[in-house]
Amino acid sequence: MYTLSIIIPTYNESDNIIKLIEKIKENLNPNIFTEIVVVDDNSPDGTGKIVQSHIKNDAIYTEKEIPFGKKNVYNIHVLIRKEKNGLIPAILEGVRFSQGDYILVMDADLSHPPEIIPNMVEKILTDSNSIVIASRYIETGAIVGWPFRRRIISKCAAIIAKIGLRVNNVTDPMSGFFVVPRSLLEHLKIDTKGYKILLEILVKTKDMPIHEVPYTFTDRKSGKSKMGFNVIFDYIGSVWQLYNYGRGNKQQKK
Ligand SMILES: Nc1nc2c(ncn2[C@@H]2O[C@H](COP(=O)(O)OP(=O)(O)OP(=O)(O)O)[C@@H](O)[C@H]2O)c(=O)[nH]1
Ligand SMILES: [Mg+2]
Repeated sequence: MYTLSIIIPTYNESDNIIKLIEKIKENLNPNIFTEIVVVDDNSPDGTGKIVQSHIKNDAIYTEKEIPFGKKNVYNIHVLIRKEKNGLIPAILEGVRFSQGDYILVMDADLSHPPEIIPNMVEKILTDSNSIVIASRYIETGAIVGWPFRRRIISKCAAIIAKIGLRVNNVTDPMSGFFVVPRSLLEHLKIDTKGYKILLEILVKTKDMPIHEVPYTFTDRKSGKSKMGFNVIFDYIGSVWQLYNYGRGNKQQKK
């Protein structure tokens, strides 16, 4: 049986995280063993501790402390880091800790619906060496609740990625909701400071087949947005870094 690791970075998501975990459990794909890895940056609102006590009380977990991937269909872990130290490093720490054949990354704020995870998993199981992206911008995908300003920032960031970084074959390169094979991440050096790990993966793996699954993004109802000027500056910095990476590769090929 294949195994899937769902990596969920959290910072002050105490109102959302348990609801999300419960929803993921309702939507487990029977064809794959699922492990959830929550990576919390010692949130002042106690998100990490809430997950710790959830794990203690979670019958599925305590009942079946069986070696990973054997008879259980689900498992959950929480890593509590010392302090807030960035989204991409948190995701990478979760990846290093996890054991799944496939890595799914999603936000904790209920913007990403777990209902489509089985669909994403089916796609990657049928094309195991590909990238599956949940997209707001294809077919029936949509965004609900974002003010005009957020839509414009998101669209501009996507256009910069498409034109500047030549990520043309994807409608939603800024998605934070995607699945990749573990081997892909093991062979990549992720080194931008930015917020969007998928963009870096796409720039550095131009030849991978990509599948997109539509979804409706709903703006967070609880907790505070981390989107601010520093996120925008970090984005610009990482685009510049990735642009130079692309140029360096081109010159090497000449
Ligand atoms: N561990 C960790 N998680 C983070 C950090 N920054 C953000 N997150 C989490 O990463 C996910 C995405 O962050 P969001 O704040 O939702 O970012 P966003 O979706 O661009 O913006 P909003 O939905 O408007 O808040 C959420 O689950 C956050 O809790 C961080 O520095 N460390
Ligand atoms: Mg969010």
